[in-house]
Amino acid sequence: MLKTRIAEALNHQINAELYSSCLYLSVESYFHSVSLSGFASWMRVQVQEELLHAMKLYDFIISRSGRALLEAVAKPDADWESPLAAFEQVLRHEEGITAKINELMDIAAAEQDHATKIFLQWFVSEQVEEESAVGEILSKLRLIGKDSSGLFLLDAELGKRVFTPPAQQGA
Ligand code: OFO
Repeated sequence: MLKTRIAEALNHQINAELYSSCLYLSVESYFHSVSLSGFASWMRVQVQEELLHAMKLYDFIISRSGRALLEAVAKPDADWESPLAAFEQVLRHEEGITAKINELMDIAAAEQDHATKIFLQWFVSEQVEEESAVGEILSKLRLIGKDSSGLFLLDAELGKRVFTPPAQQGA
């Protein structure tokens, strides 16, 4: 059985992950509006991953005989002045999510909830990957600057990303 403090913190994290998926769906829509279909496709995969993160938390709460309680999801931004500005926000957002996961881990440690600590370990590793992937795209966008041919090459590269369903991830 989950302690109340842990259950509340995990439920807040479900909301944070659902907001991530909502924000990234909005970023995807922005990329469609500026004809960057590869960037949009990359974001769609990210949306699917964020929904997976939310469902992992949801399923964990249920498996510990807790109650998954949903909260309202905040409205995301809708427009950015450039792909660079959009990815800068994505990185800031991921850094914020990393901080939340770390706080969750601290709460699980303080409550001596070892099962939750082990569960959260997956999220700790996932955040390292997410920040790294977004940071790499951001670096490329900074190198590209205003060179539209570079932007189109990156668009083609990002369009190759595919979502790997959980069974194939071993998640
Ligand atoms: Fe982007 O890792 Fe979940 O929120």
